[in-house]
Amino acid sequence: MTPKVAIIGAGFGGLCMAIRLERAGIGSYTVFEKAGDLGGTWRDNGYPGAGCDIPSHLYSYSFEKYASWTRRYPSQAEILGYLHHCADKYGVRRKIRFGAEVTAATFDGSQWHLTTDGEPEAFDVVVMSVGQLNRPRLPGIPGMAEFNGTSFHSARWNHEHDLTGRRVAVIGNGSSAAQFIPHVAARAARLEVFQRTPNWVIPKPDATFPPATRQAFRYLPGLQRAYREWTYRYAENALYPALAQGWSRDLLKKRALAHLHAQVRDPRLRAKLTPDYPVGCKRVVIDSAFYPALCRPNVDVVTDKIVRVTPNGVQTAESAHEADTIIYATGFRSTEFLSPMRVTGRGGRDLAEQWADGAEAYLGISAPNFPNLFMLYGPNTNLGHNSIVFMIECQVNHIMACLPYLSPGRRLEVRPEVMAAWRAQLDASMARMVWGGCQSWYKTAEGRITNNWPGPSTLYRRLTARPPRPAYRQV
Ligand code: N01
Repeated sequence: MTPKVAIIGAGFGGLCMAIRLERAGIGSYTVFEKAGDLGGTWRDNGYPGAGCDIPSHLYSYSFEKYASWTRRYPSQAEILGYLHHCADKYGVRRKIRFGAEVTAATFDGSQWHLTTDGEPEAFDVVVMSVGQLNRPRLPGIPGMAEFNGTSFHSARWNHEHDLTGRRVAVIGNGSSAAQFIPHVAARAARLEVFQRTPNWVIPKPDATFPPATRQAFRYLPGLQRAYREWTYRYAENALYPALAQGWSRDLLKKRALAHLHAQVRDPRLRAKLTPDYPVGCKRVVIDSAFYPALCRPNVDVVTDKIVRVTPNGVQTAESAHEADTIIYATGFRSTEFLSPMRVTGRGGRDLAEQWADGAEAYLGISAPNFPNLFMLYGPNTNLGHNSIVFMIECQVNHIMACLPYLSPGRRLEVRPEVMAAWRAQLDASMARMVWGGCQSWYKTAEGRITNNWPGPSTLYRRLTARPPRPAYRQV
């Protein structure tokens, strides 16, 4: 008998899990999706200019290569289209329950019970696939509620609000802001970008694929495979070392500085935009249109500390900045994994309490005391240099390898000593990485890096390919 599986979330991870189950002939699964549509982060982040800075052929499932990509780096609309295509092609859409937010998952010693606003339901296996960047983080700046104009977060873009001719304030300058700022700058009468910390920026060599190239991708699957492999190797061999080794970081820094110098002529602006922390410490912004937008005459980069939001705009330590619109590009509650869902495991263990010092899971997938519960894109599985889809597929492979041990009535749980050894291994590897040298969404307020994988993704693939035993035990 096959286990009854609940998948929570219908983004890249949840869909991948559902497709793999479907392909394995395991139809006893349900996907719970709190929103009215699939797509996860690529449904939510519909801001102008939204797209991916990982090449399209690499930002795809290995089992579903796609000849329809129109450009090297996919737009949000294309990625969402790809996910819809996959859901339909593999017949998983009918298994998605939309508008079904799971608020609690409780283990009763034998099965998991999921709470939604309907009847509680029991499952043998739960796969959490809610993402790391799913909950927007609004900053706690005093006075935000008093603003008289229109304000919204970048991941909840207000498409009804026309920015033409407006005075716009953008707070934050990470990857999201870098992508929408060129579009906003082209419409707004005036744009002020409030930058707390500058980012390292490298160019994005984007281009459309000419029709002949697309045809070649369509009819020569080997070409698509080779291109995907090449882009993967490039990220692994050229970008990953910069996150760990000084000489390689120096090269990346040189490249970023050359980009800054080529695109920003004004030395005062250039000085404002030059970071003083190691490159790669925060997620490097990959974009070629961001700096030119900041150089426009209607755009200003404000680096004074924000004191409060007023009814008319933003007050800094130095001056008042009037605005009609405030866009918060202030990131996500990235270290609050699975929150606000309440997850209660064996013996009444509360997952949030177990993770009080920071989320952790063996391979980023399994946590002690939580049998038959797996995570996709869980703790310490984010990459600063390569495709998350690759990581998700490794995780799904691992869960698929666990499934034969999980027929109804059988439960697997990672051994506590394996988890402790994993933690020690992560800590040792983390010490070699660049992320300690600044504050970022990769770490908790206390400085523990809970989000990133501190190794090459090839190593992660090897580790997740190990058989589940002896790391797991039956409980
Ligand atoms: O969010 P962020 P994001 N006052 O957390 C600032 C992925 N992504 O949405 O650096 C003033 O990076 C904060 O300042 P500081 C990608 O992995 C991928 O842009 O903390 N400022 C920072 O500038 C990315 O890394 C793609 O000093 C405040 C900004 O807000 C991740 O999503 C595209 C503040 C937050 O930046 C998140 O990117 C887009 C305050 N109180 C995004 N609080 C791809 O192409 C925060 N800030 C794959």
